[in-house]
Amino acid sequence: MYKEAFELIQKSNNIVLLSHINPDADALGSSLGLFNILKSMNKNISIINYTKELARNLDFLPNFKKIKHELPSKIDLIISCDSGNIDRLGFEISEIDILNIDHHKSNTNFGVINLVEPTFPSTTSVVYKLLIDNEIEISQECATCLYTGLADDTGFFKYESTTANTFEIANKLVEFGANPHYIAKMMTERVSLAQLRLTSLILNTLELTLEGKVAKVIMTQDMLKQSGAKLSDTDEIVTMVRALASVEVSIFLREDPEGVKVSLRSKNFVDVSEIAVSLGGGGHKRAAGINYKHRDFELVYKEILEKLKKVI
Ligand SMILES: [Mn+2]
Repeated sequence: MYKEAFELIQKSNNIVLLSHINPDADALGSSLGLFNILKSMNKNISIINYTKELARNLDFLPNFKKIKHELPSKIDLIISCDSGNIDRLGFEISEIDILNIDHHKSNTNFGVINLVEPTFPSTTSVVYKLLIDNEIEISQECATCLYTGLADDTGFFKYESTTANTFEIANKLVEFGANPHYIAKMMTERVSLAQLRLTSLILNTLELTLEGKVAKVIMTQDMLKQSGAKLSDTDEIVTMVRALASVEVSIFLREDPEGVKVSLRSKNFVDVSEIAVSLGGGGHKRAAGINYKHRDFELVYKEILEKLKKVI
């Protein structure tokens, strides 16, 4: 299938690389990683994301500035990276071939070819396999992008998804030129004052329930305005809250212009992907999310808590 996937890329001329809305390091790392390889082939390649306000800490990824936000008129092939379903891409897409590259357990296999590997620690490691299996040389630019997605999705090699194979891929990517210290520094040590202030406002809303096993924090649009931070500045909060000793599941409810965005994280045994899928979202065992189209925080929290009570 990895050979077939590459043949599909080779025979397409107008290729669009897409990743999910509110893209994280793995979404942009996998699509930019491919962009940095495919741009040297004689093709019309564009890299697009629906979200205009991209996370600031990802701006060091090679060719980050090439990311645009509107689909071109002529497309032969869409390569979807790190998106569990077609709606998460943000655009109305019909009658265009999609190569679906992902590692979400909840992936709906919406492509003509689906390279979906739920046991892989990141989508960038699926892209890595695609390149290696087809004997494509990995450039330093590409290695930087792929390593960044791998490091971020494993919590910098901390999560259960981190295996010997993870380090094997990381090792190869470092040999191809990725710089772990530089990447870690760019990713985690450039927090803005506004971001720190917003974090403090959000942490002030912390509530514990079910004997301290569930932690909830919320963010309103007011907090965002008050701090001057960006929506993407909240990406790490739910993981931060999970770190509380008693907590098994952390919940972050964020008021977005479109509704409430829910992020769920678990520590040891709760499969938050199952909870998210049952409420219309998706994700992984330890990290999942749901997007609600309304802003009733109370109702959203109640729904999630009902589900959690059955498994905690
Ligand atoms: Mn991912």
